[in-house]
Amino acid sequence: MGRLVVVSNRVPSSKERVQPAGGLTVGLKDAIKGEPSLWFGWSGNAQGKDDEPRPVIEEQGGTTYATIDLTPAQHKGFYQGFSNGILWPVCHYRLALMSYSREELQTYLEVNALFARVLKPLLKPDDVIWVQDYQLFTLGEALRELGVRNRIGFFLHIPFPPPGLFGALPGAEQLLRAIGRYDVIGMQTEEDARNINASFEPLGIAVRAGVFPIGIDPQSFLRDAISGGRSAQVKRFDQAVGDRPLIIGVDRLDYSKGLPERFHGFDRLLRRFPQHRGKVSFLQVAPVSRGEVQQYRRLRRELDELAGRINGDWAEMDWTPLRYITRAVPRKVLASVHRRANIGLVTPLRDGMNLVAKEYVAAQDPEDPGVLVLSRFAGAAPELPDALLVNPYDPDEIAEALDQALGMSLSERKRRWSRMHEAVTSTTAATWARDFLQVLRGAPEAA
Ligand code: GDG
Repeated sequence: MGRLVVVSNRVPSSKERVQPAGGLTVGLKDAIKGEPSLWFGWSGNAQGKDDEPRPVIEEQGGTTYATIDLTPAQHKGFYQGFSNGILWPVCHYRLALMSYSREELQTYLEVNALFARVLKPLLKPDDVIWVQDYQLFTLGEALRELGVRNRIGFFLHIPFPPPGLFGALPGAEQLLRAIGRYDVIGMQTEEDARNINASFEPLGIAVRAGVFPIGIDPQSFLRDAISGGRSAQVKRFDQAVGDRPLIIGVDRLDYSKGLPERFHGFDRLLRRFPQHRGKVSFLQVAPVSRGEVQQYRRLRRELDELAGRINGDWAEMDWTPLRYITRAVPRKVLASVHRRANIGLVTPLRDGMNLVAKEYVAAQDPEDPGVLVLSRFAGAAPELPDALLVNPYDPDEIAEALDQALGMSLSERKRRWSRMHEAVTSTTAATWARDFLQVLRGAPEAA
């Protein structure tokens, strides 16, 4: 069997390789374990020089890592600009947040072509190549144009919007034709696959996207949830909250995650259901992300103001309704707070999958599980119909679901949780990678 070659925009740092943080790294780490593999991408350094970069090659844990630096202009146009300022909002159904620039599309195409040029000499004839995510829509085509004939697969971690919406993006057709050059295309949900396939159809693109939902490593998250409870930080937190009910939210500070609407929902809970005042508290962890993009700075200001107002309106001398943290919290601490929390509140306006929902389920105590309140627009929703599903745009619906969850009987909580747990343990990071690679390895070779 040939090597597995993974390509992602960011290659995990040497620390992340040992202790993978997100679902992508966990799933891929599992996939590359025990077989010869190469992982190629950007180093994370945006101070590169203008001449053609030479990859830095490192071996770690049986895998070869090859990385290049980007120049400040490439980082700005390709990563901040076209990927995060244009493709991210469009794929999350937010056309109005896109700030289109033709120059940034150009830089995007150039960086994808650069990735292809640097990767090509590292390839062996029987390698299979697995490209990750929206930053690299056109990498497969660029490789083909250089004569690479290996099998090349592509997985999209974020949603794919309906044809009319994606079609409004200038350059959409060019991107779709490039995506159509991959041998296997994987999406998170049926809805995403339907959307991209419907975009392919009028262009006569023959390849069809399949569905490969990503998951977590539930055993390892549960271990962290149990062992994390021994840390001093968690003990202090337990003391502060006491035995009062706790709601937890964990998201990168991103406008796709529905944070203002969620804060309004919590405010509405306290307004409409006075029995919860002075009792329930809501911990929102939202590490700042993409702070250099204007839309993200604006969102942060909005949340600062909302959090201040909610606490000002409802706090008591001895009770803080909302705890809001914009720094990252250590994984074990997060996992054990998930286990302690009575409600996991996950209300993105759109999300490819949302691993936090699965992590919340994995962390629960089977004898006294909490309730997941989940957006119907998260990719995880079709897999978790036993969550309380809400429309995240409606703060009243969020408030009603929170009230229902706070009053739910132990037997109903157990019944809902055990079905969700079944889903989270049967579709994992490992099954995601295994299933995708099985299809990719079975695909016919490029003509
Ligand atoms: C993209 C798609 C898709 C968050 N804050 C902290 C922290 N996290 C961890 C969570 C979770 C991960 O980051 C976030 O994953 P999500 O899936 O929720 O969301 P995105 O980052 O937007 O990921 C998404 C995913 O790709 C995989 O395909 O599910 O839809 O948007 O693991 O726990 N971890 C730590 N401290 C924090 O403060 N340690």
